[in-house]
Amino acid sequence: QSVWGYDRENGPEHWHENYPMAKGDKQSPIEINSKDVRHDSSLSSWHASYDPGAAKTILNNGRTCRVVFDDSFDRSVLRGGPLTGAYRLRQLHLHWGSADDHGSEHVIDGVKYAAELHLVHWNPKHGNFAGALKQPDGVAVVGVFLKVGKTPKPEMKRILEEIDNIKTKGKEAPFQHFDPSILFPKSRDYWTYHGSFTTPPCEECITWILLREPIEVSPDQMARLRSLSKNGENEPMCPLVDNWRPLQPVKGRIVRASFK
Ligand code: BO1
Ligand code: ZN
Repeated sequence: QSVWGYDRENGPEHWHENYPMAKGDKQSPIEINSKDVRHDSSLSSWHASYDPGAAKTILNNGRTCRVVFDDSFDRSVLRGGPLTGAYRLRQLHLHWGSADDHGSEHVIDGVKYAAELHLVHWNPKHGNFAGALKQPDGVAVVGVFLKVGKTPKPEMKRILEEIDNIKTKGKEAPFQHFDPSILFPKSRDYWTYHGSFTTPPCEECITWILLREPIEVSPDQMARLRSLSKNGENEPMCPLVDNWRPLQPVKGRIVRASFK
């Protein structure tokens, strides 16, 4: 086993061999069970204020499709909800399945969505992203679930139309003037809990903010996402699908809800 991935020989069951934190007490993702969730009336609403000019590039790293943002100052920030202070947007990426009935990392009352969008922010009081990873309040990720229905999400077009330009591992393309808040659902309702990165080294520094309302994408839009490859150019074709980590033990953590 050389580098981590999602295959049998390098997948989630192996990660702890090189990254012992993967067996920690606050790992992600988890299942959210409505009956175990605690409504917290002190949880305020969250606000994203994103600068479209902060978007830089889109890339395929062989494990996901990622959009990178300029985070050299407080340009695109997330505030409120369970957070103290402003967190800077660094990147967004997705996790998805090989079929519509799985692909999300978090599971809601037994429901696996077709995909999960992650908007990754870090706390600038820790200096830089690497410093934030070492702190319990270092990172905040907003998770948006994608379900497949009849109606395409037109706001997903920008990302999906770039996919042909980043088909294979290592490909990168300019991706400018994009405000990712257009991808949010109507409702601001969320669940929150403290957990980890869902990829190695699985540091336990994430305040998860999971949006209750999924967004809907069309079968054609999901097919486009699944048309990415995890192989490099001129290598045998291998579809990039099922890049999700399975559920981790809750270990007594409490999930709070902003809504009743
Ligand atoms: S996720 O939202 O938990 N799925 C997630 C996973 C990985 C990253 C961000 C969010 N980013 C990676 C960076 C690496 C860095 C690593 C630290 O986090 O791309 O450069 O070393 O765990
Ligand atoms: Zn993720």
